[in-house]
Amino acid sequence: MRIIYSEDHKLRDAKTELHGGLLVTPFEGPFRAEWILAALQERGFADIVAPKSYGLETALKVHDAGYLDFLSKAWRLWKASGAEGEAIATSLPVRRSTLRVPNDIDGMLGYYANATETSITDGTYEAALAAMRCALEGADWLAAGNRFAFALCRPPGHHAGIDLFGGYCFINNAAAAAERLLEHGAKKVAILDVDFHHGNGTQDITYQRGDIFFASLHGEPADAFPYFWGYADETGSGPGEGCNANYPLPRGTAWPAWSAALADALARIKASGAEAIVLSLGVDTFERDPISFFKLTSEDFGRMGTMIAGAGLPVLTCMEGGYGVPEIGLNVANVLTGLES
Ligand code: SP5
Ligand code: ZN
Repeated sequence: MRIIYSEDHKLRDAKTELHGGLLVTPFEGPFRAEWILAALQERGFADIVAPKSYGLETALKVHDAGYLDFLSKAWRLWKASGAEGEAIATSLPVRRSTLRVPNDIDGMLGYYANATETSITDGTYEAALAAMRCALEGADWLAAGNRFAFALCRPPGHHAGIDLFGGYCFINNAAAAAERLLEHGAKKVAILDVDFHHGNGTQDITYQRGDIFFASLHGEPADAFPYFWGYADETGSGPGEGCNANYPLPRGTAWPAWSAALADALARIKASGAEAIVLSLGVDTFERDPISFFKLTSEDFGRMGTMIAGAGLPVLTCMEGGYGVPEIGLNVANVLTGLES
């Protein structure tokens, strides 16, 4: 298994997340990638490379150009406005509002945000670009004929929509990788999202497309972030009708029910004719994750990898969520070991 990792993830080191009415140390921080990398090295994964300096060509096929421009300049504009803390959206368009992009940075932040817990900071855009490059490098590795790669993306990407950031995500790494596989000649690819949270950004990007099948297993939206996406009746539209499969699962879901949903998702992916799987891997389904409510064990993550490999397709795994506890490293290592078993 080739591992793709960039030190540049450290450029995103936010000090504040809006949580419980307080500005707390973010759940998503550099320690996550460091714990995961250390666990992989301990497991014996030794083929670890840095990504090439990919430009924005592929990103511009999954994101709005104005949005990427906003990300590139948000911190500078925020500092120029005289703000003292990190850049947090406070005023968002809602039902019946206009959807004109404001000139003022406060307004722009709200326009492009789908959640306000996530601060933009100095280095956030550069780290997000590095994460995207890891995913693109992984796609190139698969396109060269290899079966497995792991892109240790940080910050994560699956909550980043066409023109939306939030949920600790800015650029959709998995969607960019899927797009890259299509650029290499694949006719159809699947994105399988096993993060605890619904991959609303990925769904946003792929919803009307027939060339990317998207399946997501996640906490029921009525009870879990991102709340406004992820119901089972969201099935795609236009050319993408039938290409979106959501598996909302209740509080306390453990391996038997979770793996039954995975089996169904894998059958749908096979039936879709997908030539490769981009796996959006969040390990926040772990029983001791601090912000989630599923009950997977460390052993279950190995079973997950084995089941996914059983589909017989090449798999590019992109890192998404998983927080708080050192076991995130062990759990990722178990998935990758399971894939190769
Ligand atoms: C990539 C990823 O996993 N992003 C998740 C972002 C979630 N942010 C908001 C979480 C709100 C959680 N509230 C949990 C309350 C637990 N008592
Ligand atoms: Zn998550």
